[in-house]
Amino acid sequence: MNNELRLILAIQKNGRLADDSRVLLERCGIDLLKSKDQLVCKAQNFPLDVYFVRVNDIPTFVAAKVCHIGILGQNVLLDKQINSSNSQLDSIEAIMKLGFGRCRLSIAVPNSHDYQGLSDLQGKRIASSYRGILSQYLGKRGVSAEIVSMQGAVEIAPRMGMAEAICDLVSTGSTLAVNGLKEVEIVLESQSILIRNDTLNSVQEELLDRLMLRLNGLQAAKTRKYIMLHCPINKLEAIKAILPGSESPTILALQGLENLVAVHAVCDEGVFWNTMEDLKANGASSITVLPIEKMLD
Ligand code: PRT
Repeated sequence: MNNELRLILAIQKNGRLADDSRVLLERCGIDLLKSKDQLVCKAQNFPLDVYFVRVNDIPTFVAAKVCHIGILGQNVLLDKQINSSNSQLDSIEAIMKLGFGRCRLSIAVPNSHDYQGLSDLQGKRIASSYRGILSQYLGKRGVSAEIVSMQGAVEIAPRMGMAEAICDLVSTGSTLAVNGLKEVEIVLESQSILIRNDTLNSVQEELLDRLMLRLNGLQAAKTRKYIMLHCPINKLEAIKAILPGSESPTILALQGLENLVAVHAVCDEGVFWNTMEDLKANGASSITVLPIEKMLD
């Protein structure tokens, strides 16, 4: 098939973002062949080709127009943009936050360090794989420190006497704890994002719009719930006021029950146990809360 009529997406082949990226495509109704060793895959039911690559190469592929769009962590895009002299990287646009791969790039020091603030790092050595982001962060705050570049196992640098602090990605914090370190500054909050370049033709723009519509539908569904309940007619206004974020619920008659109606509503905010208790206290019964799989407004 003509490549001009297809969209090309780069996702991580193996690693922390790989499974979530594939699942996201599946949930958008896009069927990919499942082989783990494949480097390129044509979607079966959407004009989309998927390249499986290392996450650190995704900005370069998108900037070089080898791929039109990509899924990666904000930390990786920012790091590439700061470190590289390739001006094409600056034309990459982050178009959607995807909500997985959440982490923070943080500075950590040994537990024994009585940390008082950033000035403690003045003149010290900080081990990191994120030289660019870290030096920009320190520079903006007037801290001059030596950055010791390491590509992995950054956490052991203080124990080896190579640095007094580290700057690395943290999600649960257990790696820091195991290595006797404590998080003292958050340099960057990161999560997975969808990025694009500026060379899509009109067909590809339309395909990207369709993909984004599906992604938005999934995100909208994630934050909403479908709630069904029975309610005495004279309590309807009170019940509607309690339903979180629901503007116009559907009201249905119940056969053989003249004083009761069924209320169905899509609620914006989480429906918590205390909301359900409020509803019950105001006369609602048979309260059922259901997850929503997809939504198109
Ligand atoms: O090989 P490739 O280039 O594809 O990827 P990679 O090996 O560089 O990346 P990978 O799979 O390790 O991470 C991919 C992306 O996941 C990162 O760029 C981040 O955007 C995101 N991410 C989310 C993380 C973490 N959480 C994370 N915790 N990346 C790395 N870590 C590491 C961190 O470096 C540290 O070693 O996990 C350890 C800390 O974890 P906790 O849970 O103990 O705090």
